[in-house]
Amino acid sequence: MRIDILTLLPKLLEGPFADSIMHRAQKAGLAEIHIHNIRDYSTANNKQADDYQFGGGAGMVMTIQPIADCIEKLKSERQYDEIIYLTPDGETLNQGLCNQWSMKENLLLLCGHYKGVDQRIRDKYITREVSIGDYVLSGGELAAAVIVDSVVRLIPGVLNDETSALSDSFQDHLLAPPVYTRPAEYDGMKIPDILLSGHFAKIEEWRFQESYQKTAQRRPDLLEKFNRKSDEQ
Ligand code: 6GU
Repeated sequence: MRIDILTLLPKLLEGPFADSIMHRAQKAGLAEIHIHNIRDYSTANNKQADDYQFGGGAGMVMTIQPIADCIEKLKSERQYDEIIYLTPDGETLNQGLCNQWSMKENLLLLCGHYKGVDQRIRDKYITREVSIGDYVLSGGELAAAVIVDSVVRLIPGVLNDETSALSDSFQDHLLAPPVYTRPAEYDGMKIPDILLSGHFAKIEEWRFQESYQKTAQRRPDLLEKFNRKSDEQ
């Protein structure tokens, strides 16, 4: 998979993909992440990429020209499955979208900043508008990093243990159960006996019960989805 990210602040995206799973995925050739500085595409002599908004009001708007030129260049080189604009007024990201995108060839992510991009960029190029939750970030860069991480880890071959993504919270609408590692007792705190029983079926049943209770307590909305899915099966 190839992911192109367009941003005014490329430095914000240097860190997140340089380590751990994202780094491994790129080294193994399973994901290619290209970061483009929108300012580099500006034809203005001061490389300007934003301007005051028509109609007045505080905050700058990202101008059309550098973004359009960058997108046109990339589109002339390959076909994009989705051109995603990161914005707090987009649809909320969820695991289903991440699963879908993990099977795509080429994704383009456009990070909004200030008051966002000129509406005409959205009208002409954007196929999907996505937010990562109901709170406001200074820009779309951290949201882009969240999307790339959550999508790339799902690409087959990226995770060591192929089954481990399956037991993530949200994958089946249940939150993940508690986990423990050595030592079995720390400062008087013991792990649940069942985990030392060696009885795998009972351990799985215990994990399911823990997941179910935690979901009922913290996310009744998810539990409804889970119960509906169970009914269908
Ligand atoms: Cl995608 N962008 C910004 N600026 N704020 C956000 C967001 C995106 N998602 C949640 N908050």
